Amino acid sequence: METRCDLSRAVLALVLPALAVAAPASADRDLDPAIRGIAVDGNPRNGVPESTAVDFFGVMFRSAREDRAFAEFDITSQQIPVISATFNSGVMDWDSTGSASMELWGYVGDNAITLADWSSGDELIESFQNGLDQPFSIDVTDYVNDRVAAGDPIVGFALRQTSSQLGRKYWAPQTLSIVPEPSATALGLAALTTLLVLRRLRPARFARRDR
Ligand SMILES: [Ca+2]
Ligand SMILES: [Ca+2]
Repeated sequence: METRCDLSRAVLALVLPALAVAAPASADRDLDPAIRGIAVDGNPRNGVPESTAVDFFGVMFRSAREDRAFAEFDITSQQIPVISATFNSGVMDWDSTGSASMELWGYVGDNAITLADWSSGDELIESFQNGLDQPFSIDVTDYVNDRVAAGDPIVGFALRQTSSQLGRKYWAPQTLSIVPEPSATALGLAALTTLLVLRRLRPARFARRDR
């Protein structure tokens, strides 16, 4: 019995560090946008945008002008499904008070802010009311996993304001926080390591089976 306990302890002592190396705990990744910007419909406001600008992120909904904001993230390093993904936006420094109705749409990005981004949202992720001086975070897990599954390298998020609040806000930081799943490769390596250690510690038993 004592020998078996010693053997178990020896196995754990060898296997646990191997597991720790092969299957590291999930960690958050905060991605900055690969590119972000706005498209402007205002000359005249007729549902057709006339211009774009990069390095801004803000929305506007006035009788004579609407701005929509876009942030596109490079997820080429994210080849496996995520446990969670959250789109975060900082305070947008509005020139009005109160709250506004907004929508966050997901779309397939192309690492460029173009007029085509105006209507490129292919999935409404969330409609929400937000205080104009409040940051917000929105769960985008399902949409990011759809993009990962499709092999799309860039995931885009479009923010639209849908109520007639005077808005004007730029410069707010955006991030995409990702918690990746442990990779199947890492888990497979851990399993293989365990098998090899057991085989090494119990050669006689394996040898009999091999005959
Ligand atoms: Ca227009
Ligand atoms: Ca784009």
